[in-house]
Amino acid sequence: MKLYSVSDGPPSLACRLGLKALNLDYELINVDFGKGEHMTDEYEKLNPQKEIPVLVDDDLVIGESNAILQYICDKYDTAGKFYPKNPASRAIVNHRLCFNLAMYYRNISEYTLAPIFFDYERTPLGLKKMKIALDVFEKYLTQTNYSFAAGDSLTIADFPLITATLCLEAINFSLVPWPKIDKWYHNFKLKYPELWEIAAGGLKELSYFEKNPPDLSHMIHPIHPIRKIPK
Ligand SMILES: N[C@@H](CCC(=O)N[C@@H](CS)C(=O)NCC(=O)O)C(=O)O
Repeated sequence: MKLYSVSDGPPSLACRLGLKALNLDYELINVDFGKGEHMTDEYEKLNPQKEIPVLVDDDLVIGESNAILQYICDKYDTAGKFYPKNPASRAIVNHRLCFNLAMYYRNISEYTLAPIFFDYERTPLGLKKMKIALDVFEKYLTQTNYSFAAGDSLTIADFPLITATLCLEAINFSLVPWPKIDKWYHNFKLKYPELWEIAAGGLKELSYFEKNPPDLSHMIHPIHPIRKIPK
């Protein structure tokens, strides 16, 4: 198995957490975002979305971190430890994965990461959307009283939610107003140091870039405005 991954990318890090939790052997292929390695014709064959990560397992070539996490569990987590087989428990995991993709990571990354790498500002509207997403996750954790994102044990739902949340730590955004999220995040770090170590590598890079925004002025991006003058 091969994982094409970017070292500070939350979706890539989430897949690496899943592969590590399942103790799977794989080849980690680093894709250099700054050099635009994901925008080449060769990479487009792996992922027409030109996004990182991509997993290759025999004939399967698949992008989208949630699909990767679901696949590795369906194939290798036959007991359903990290992706329960019971339909109701599995539905909660699927829900949290969708919530992260559609709302939580989406709004967090737009506020935290986009202005680090591209020519975007942190706006009051962006902050408002991000706080709403945090309020919603706080509510899920409060209503269920689960110690993890989708139950009382670690599942694949925790991985992308953790790697989204670390973007907040990278910009020193306090989680104190969201005590359940704060507790869940710190509990993960304490209980799973060998997993956290992987996430912490990405956090370290993002924290560095927050203070020293990378110069991507050489890049031609199909969507994002490039900062011509370094911050
Ligand atoms: N929904 C995708 C998102 C992946 C994603 O956004 N990856 C970023 C790197 S962290 C990327 O490849 N962005 C391409 C670009 O901005 O050019 C997933 O979960 O895998």
